[in-house]
Amino acid sequence: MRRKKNIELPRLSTAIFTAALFLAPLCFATAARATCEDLAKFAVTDGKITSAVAVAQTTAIPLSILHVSLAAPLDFCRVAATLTPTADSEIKTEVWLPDPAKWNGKFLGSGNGGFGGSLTGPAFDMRKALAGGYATAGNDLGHEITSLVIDGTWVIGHPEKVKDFAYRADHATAEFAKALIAAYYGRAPRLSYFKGCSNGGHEALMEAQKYPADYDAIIAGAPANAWTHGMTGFLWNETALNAHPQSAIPQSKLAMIQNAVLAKCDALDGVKDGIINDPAACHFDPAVLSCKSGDAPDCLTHPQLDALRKIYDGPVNPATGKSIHPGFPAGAEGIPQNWETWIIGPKASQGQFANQFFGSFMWGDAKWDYRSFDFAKDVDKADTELGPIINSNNPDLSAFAAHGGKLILYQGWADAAITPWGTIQYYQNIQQKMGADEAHRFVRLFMAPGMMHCGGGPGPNSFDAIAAIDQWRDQNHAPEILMAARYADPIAVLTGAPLGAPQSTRPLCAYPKVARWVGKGSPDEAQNYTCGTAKAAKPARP
Ligand SMILES: [Ca+2]
Repeated sequence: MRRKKNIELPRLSTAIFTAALFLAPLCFATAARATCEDLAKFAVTDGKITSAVAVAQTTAIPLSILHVSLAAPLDFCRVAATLTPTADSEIKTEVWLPDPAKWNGKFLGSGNGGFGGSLTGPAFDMRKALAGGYATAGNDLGHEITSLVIDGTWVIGHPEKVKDFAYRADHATAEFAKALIAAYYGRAPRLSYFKGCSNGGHEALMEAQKYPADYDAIIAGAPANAWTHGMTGFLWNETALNAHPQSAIPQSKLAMIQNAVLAKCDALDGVKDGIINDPAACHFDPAVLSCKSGDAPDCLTHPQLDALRKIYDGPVNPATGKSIHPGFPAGAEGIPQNWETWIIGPKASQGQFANQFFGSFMWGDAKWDYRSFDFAKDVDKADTELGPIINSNNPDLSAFAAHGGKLILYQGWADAAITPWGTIQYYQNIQQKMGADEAHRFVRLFMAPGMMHCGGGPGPNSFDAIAAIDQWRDQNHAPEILMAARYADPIAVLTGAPLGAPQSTRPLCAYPKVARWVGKGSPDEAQNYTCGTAKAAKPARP
């Protein structure tokens, strides 16, 4: 018996919607499932379907912002919708549904990055999830961009769009995707996961904190979950490097700085490989780089040293002397496209994000001058006005844990955007709030030595967190390591292009354990490492 084509979905009041999800298997038990084309008529309250198209395996899926395409890993139904939970909302969402024979019965929500603005951010993990048989969804966080210029002016005069960006777009997408899945397959997903990195990590933790029933397990990479303080850190670095004309650290000195750090700390882990396995054990004093007289390529002037110290130490309230947010570890300064992209220079992404965040989100002024920021007062203003909306740093995950939720946090030690100390701090806050034993029951943190922001870098930086969280949630097998590899082509890691053999492999150990070379065999092979206690363990700073 075929279902009638005009699929009636209940109005999305939460209660009715939830009931519909539970009833869906009953309703569809004896009915044929909807076809992909049927889904074009799927009735969405607070939104509308804009297309539903069957996509054949190997077809190129173009990405609107980057000039790359993803190859469809299998036949699937591509559904696009615009969700409008408020009159000022315009959330562009896509749900990708593998052919029923290939569906694994599960759903994966994929997070965005930066200020969002297109489906390009979520699409990489959506492709990966699809290849594994997941139904998957992502959205643009409620506004559209046409270039990669860092721009936050779209929030000016649009307070509802701030909320869409901060939490509502992902929650609406989760509800919409689950309803669509029920209509297409005749049953709700058995398990639902979320994965995101950077702002996607913020989204992941927002879901765990604000909508703990949306997902059964969550992966949060390099989470931008402390927006107000993280952006203060960005602004702090921008301010330090522009304190006066001599403060700027030239890009040409970054490798020199990193080499000095490596000379002191690389071999502490037993392997001189350019990677500091445990930066907590590295105590580098940049004073060793001080120029004896004047300026030279192999030293730092006093104003440059001051700026570097501030980047390492992080923002401090000048009135109280208290730390506002951790700084960045030493040892990753000279990695190509790392500090030079994020921290140093007039176009560095940290400064651009901070200027847009405080200018547009807080003051509603596209021409706001970062030099007017008062580190003694304006952080409180941000915490009061924006923190409750946009931060997802609440360490109380009890509702998520009670729902059976599992959480994998991961973080690159060489990240120049989200400070690794901040992610460790959030993990420790969960332990403090919930107790270390309870936290260990459902949270793991994996620190990746030599990994930059969400990937790339000299360390092994490619690992299958989706498989790990699935084994944990579905088979109760808690991950103690993530097996990581480094491939020559970091773009292929994202797009699913052929990778070839890895250049190196290494276990990422559940924090606070660190991978230690056993003393024989190739340091590029994971089998020659064990997870052990850090030799010089110390609390994360500050
Ligand atoms: Ca090393």
